[in-house]
Amino acid sequence: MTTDNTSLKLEKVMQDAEDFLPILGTDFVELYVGNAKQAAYYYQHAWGFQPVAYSGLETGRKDSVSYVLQQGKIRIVLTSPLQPDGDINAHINKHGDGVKMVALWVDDAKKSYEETTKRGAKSYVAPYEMEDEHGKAVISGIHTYGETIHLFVERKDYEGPFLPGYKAYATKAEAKDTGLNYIDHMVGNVGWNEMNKWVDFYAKVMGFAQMVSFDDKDISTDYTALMSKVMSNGNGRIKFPINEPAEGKKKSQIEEYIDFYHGAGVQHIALATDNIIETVTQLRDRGVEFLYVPDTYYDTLLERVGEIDEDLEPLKELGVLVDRDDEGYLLQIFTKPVLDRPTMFFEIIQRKGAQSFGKGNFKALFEAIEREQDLRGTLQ
Ligand code: TYF
Ligand code: FE
Repeated sequence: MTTDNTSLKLEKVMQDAEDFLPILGTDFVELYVGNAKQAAYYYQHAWGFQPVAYSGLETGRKDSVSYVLQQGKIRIVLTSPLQPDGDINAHINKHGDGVKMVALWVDDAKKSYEETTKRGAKSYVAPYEMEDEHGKAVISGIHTYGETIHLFVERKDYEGPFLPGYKAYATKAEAKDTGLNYIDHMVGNVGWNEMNKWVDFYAKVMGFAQMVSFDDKDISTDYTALMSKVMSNGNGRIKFPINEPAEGKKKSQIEEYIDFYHGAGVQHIALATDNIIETVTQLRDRGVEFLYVPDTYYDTLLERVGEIDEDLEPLKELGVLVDRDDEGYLLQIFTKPVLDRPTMFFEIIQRKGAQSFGKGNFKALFEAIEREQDLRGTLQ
């Protein structure tokens, strides 16, 4: 991986060119799920997301229902169909529960749509206004990899709980948050030899630039193999690594995902915390399952990463991984897939200067994933 000056060069290039798609941040991530009510319970009580808004039969919506939950700046929307047929059912039938919308917060949803579609983006929805007593929002959307959508959300004239049509909601049973602050990055898995096509899409259509790169020689273990490139927007708030499978001795974890998701889609969402030990302890106590790392990983850890602020013992106890680059270090840990299909999972990450993605952990991480693949019988 070239952690050399790539990110510095990137900043320079981005300063020189005008950003035709200024993005304020991730607005929300929407999953299409079979049972939004129960999924909302899981994200509230296991993950500590707080109930924020709801739309469904009680608000006059007849065909589908959505729960909005939030923790720090992270907003997730869980949507289920109330009727047979339609796009949501088709999505769930094909992919299982999964991310449909990666919504980006912008100042101008119409301009975002025009700038991207004129550069070749396929339209999902032309700009439209939504309005209720809390104000007005404008939404537009384009297709990205697989059946995933980027929505552009303009909300400067809206002051309600989520978006027009939603009402605020709360539940009687409260769940304490787990210290999650914001989405650090969201990773897409795409098909064989498709990575560069999507790298070009983010570069040309969205004005993103490549941050760092590594190839299969960097990251293949005995079995698993993949290639990955990281695309970032102008202000660096949005980071989208894109993985493709590579030929290895056994089936790549990316191929396993593509097989079960039946196409390209969001593989993992990395959530940032200021205290990974506290966050992961909370999550684990509430039943979230993490990948197991052998104790031997910790035997040589400090030799590899040098001095760190944290005690080794709790990191080892929880299975938190550590990596260092020339800007600092980072701590990270990965959940097992959070669905029955081996598709989407979460990463918890705490950055202490490092802006990379944990290259030094790839071997340990991928071997941990392979152990799970082996249990599923999908490593062949
Ligand atoms: O986002 C990343 O690049 C790291 C490492 O299948 C990673 O979290 C890369 C590929 C993968 C799982 C994790
Ligand atoms: Fe990651």
